[in-house]
Amino acid sequence: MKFRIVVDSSADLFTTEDNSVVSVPLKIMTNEKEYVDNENLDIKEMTEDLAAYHGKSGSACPGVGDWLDAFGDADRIFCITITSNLSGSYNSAMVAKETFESDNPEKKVCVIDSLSTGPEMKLIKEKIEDLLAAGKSFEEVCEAVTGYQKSTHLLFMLKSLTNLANNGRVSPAVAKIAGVLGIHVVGIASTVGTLEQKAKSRGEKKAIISLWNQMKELGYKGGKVIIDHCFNEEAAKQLAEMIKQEFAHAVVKISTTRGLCSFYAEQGGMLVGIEC
Ligand code: X90
Repeated sequence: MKFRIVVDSSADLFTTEDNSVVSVPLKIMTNEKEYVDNENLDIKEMTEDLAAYHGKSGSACPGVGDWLDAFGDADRIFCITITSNLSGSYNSAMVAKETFESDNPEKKVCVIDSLSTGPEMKLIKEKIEDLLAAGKSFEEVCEAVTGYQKSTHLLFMLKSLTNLANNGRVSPAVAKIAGVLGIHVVGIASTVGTLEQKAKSRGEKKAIISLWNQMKELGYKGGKVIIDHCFNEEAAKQLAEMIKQEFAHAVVKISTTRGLCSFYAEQGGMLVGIEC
């Protein structure tokens, strides 16, 4: 029985050599160029191109066929998507699941709407791996994930909301802040998988402290943390330091955003997935 975890590329993960994890790319496009969010994408080049580009830019989620290709020859598939409230990724994964299961009645797909993105998707992926390693069945894991999602959260710190605003992914009130120099927006993924602004801070240090306070307000008590940053390792390290000062044994992993999250979180942005 072949198990596979399939994620869309907003999870900031790569396809593994043995295909036990497969990342399905979203696309970022301008009027001039299309960027496929796979392992070949040069994030630095894309970010610099986009910063210098003043035309229209946007993104596109995977189509049904892309998901079906990724399901491939696996028998049991866990499929994790970016929030269904901001992207069509979940819907196309659900259509792919129906097609796949009716073409292969002995196979099963469990589609998980992360109601989030980036590092919170990574937490879910790692949870699935842990449960499978502990010998849980496909059905047990699929059910346990829903429970696990109640204890995880996503926080963000953004220096610019321009791409989110231009693509209608934030409310007009939040969009208004886009482009105000020096203002950092701190927020969380809401329970319905949208951006919920929690604070506005002038300067990065204050923003990181504010994010840390939000973490504690959500009930953080030393659980696993995954930080994905877009060219802002300094901020990630500062937050990790604050966490470690209060919770010396907390596991904190730092990595970088891939294409989709880099496009929307923009340079200097930071996404934080936490276990409460
Ligand atoms: O289908 C598509 O084209 C993808 C659209 C994605 C839009 C939102 C991406 C957000 C990326 C920004 C901060 C964290 C937001 C968390 C909200 C749940 C990261």
